[in-house]
Amino acid sequence: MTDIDAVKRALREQRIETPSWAYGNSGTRFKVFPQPGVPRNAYEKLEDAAVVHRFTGVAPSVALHIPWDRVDDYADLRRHAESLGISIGAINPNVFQENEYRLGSVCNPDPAVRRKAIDHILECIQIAEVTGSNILSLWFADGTNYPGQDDFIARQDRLAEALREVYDRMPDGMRMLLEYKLFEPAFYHTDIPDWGTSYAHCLALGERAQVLVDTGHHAPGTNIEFIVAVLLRVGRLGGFHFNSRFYADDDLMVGAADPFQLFRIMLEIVKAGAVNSSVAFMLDQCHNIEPKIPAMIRSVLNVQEATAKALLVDLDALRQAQENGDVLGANEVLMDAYHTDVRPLLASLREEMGIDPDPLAAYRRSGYAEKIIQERQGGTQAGWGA
Ligand code: PSV
Ligand code: MN
Repeated sequence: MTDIDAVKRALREQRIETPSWAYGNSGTRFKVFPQPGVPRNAYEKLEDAAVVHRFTGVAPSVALHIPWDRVDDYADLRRHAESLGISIGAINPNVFQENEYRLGSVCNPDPAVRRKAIDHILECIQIAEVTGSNILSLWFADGTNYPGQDDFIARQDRLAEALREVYDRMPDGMRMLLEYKLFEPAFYHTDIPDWGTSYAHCLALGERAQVLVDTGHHAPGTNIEFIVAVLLRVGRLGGFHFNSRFYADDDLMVGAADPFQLFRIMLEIVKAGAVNSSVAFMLDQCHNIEPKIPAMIRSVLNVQEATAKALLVDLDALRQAQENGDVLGANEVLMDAYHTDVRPLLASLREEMGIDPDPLAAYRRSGYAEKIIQERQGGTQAGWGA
């Protein structure tokens, strides 16, 4: 039997972080389609993120990407966030968009380039301290394109050395989340291709280094929920970058391509009692052709719906069926929950929270989209490389 009040409580307390870069213009290597009303700077990105929180009630923090979100005064940016009722979340150092990084950042054969990358990450620790963030989120575009281009192990050693320096400089209470990616922009090998490599580095570093699972960073068919379960078991699941993929790192709205996968992932979270834990539920996606703010609201709702369904799984019945070797029965318990329409439950929860039961409709009615199109004239729109 499921306790509906407990389900609602867990959903009410769940936190989903949105990424600043999703509010700016984005695209593919073929074309970036600009949209009217897009933020011109980090301050305006926070304003859009605050709107997503206002209508969903569960997205009170925003991840920053530096230097995309560089400002003169980070304490002032923090105050701006707080005045909007939100906070600054994970700080993501960007060590992939400068000319020096052609052969990598912290794995680069040139010590001067490695120094530059490490110094940037150390600067991001300071930014995190000033903005009140306790997550340093690392992804490296490092890798090679051709066999023989560089030495795997030499690169691993450089990586370990860089991570050690960074880890030792993190203040108490800060966590390092280490993201892996199987491919792109390097295609022969990447230096942190999988959760195992990330985990090995985290283990060597210490307890505050944890693995970040970006759902778009796996080979097709990978059982991501197994990875999630294994990392939870050893206390090293730091968080997620949620998005959807049809082919590769598509960065589409989470829950769009495969809502069932998202449910299966959330079920492992529920089983580990980690819905309201230090596991960071962050979105990492870009809205290339759809309007950004409602797409972000949709994404938050998709995570909530998957979580609600996972919370509805009758875990006692599931365990019973598993212990009895009842293959069909166990599967049925899962599918029963998955097929439940949780929208009425979430609508009633939102009413209890004092927000509109239909966040997307409320956003459309609010006039915010028209307002930013009107007000954000001139200047340079934020976007990739900006
Ligand atoms: C890389 O594909 C990635 O997932 C990393 O998290 C980056 O920080 C982000 O995308 C940039 O969009
Ligand atoms: Mn990511």
